[in-house]
Amino acid sequence: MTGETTEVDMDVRRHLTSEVTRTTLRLQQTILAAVRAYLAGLGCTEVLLPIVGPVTDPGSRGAKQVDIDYYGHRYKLMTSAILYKQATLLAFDRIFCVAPNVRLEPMETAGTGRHLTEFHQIDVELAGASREEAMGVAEGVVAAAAGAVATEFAAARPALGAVATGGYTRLSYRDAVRELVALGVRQDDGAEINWQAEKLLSDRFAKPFFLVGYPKGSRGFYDREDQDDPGWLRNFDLLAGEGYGELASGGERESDYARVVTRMRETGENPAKYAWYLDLVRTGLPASAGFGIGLERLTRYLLGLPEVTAASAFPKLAGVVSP
Ligand code: ASN
Repeated sequence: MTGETTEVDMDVRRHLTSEVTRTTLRLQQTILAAVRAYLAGLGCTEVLLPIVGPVTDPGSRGAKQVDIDYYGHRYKLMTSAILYKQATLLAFDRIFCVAPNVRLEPMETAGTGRHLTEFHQIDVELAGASREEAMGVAEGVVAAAAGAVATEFAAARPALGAVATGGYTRLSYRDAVRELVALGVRQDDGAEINWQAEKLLSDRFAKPFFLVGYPKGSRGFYDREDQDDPGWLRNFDLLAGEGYGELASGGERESDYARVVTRMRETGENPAKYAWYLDLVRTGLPASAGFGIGLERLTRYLLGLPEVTAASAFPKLAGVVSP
């Protein structure tokens, strides 16, 4: 190797040659293989989904989207695969993908150890499934990944044994809010739980746990409103234990055309922009439930790493210019 090194070059070199990065990326392969085997065993077909499109998931919690010029049309980089996941159920009843997502997170997330602006999601969608079935599969994904890491990695941390056995607690959003208020957090009932509060909750659990039933205003138009409990969604988050915070979001999907349009309007989205998706909803998409798990976050959690950056070969943090 010849030539002069720049500061960026040195950072890339140091990162890619470090033992932590190399061990982490090798075990990420183990995690992916275990997750693929588990999902294939449930009859899920792996699909490769678009990375650009006229619209993308608007429900990504304060993160900005990236626009690109697509032959004179304003297109987006995917913030999640949600719209394409639902559409792909026209081909197969159970699908998953491992897809890159780009979210311009707020600058203050650069130091959290858990936010990347470019990351991958293991995204699953199951036709005809309920929230509870989707939660069972999400638990199975994390348990399978934990079991594989525990087997493969001699230095695996003891906590993985319990993660691999499943049986994750379910806590309602409303109980979580009560618990946060009791801890002295200013948490409004009806608002999103921010990452700082998620961390506090997550600190109180030794294993992953579910938060169930978020308020309508907090999530995208695609999570189905509970008809028996208006204002509340049939959705969930899966949080890691030990303070590692959120790993996954998911839920049942709204498949009624009029309700989807209403929810879009309520959340400030212009239905005209979603023409391709709304045409499919109008002419019929299967009812479904699904979820997406952040691969780098899952890797970080299972290996007990302080920084999510170790779980990416080329990590990007909010506001940091990097290759
Ligand atoms: N992938 C998530 C889901 O399936 C959505 C998201 O990433 N916001 O619900």
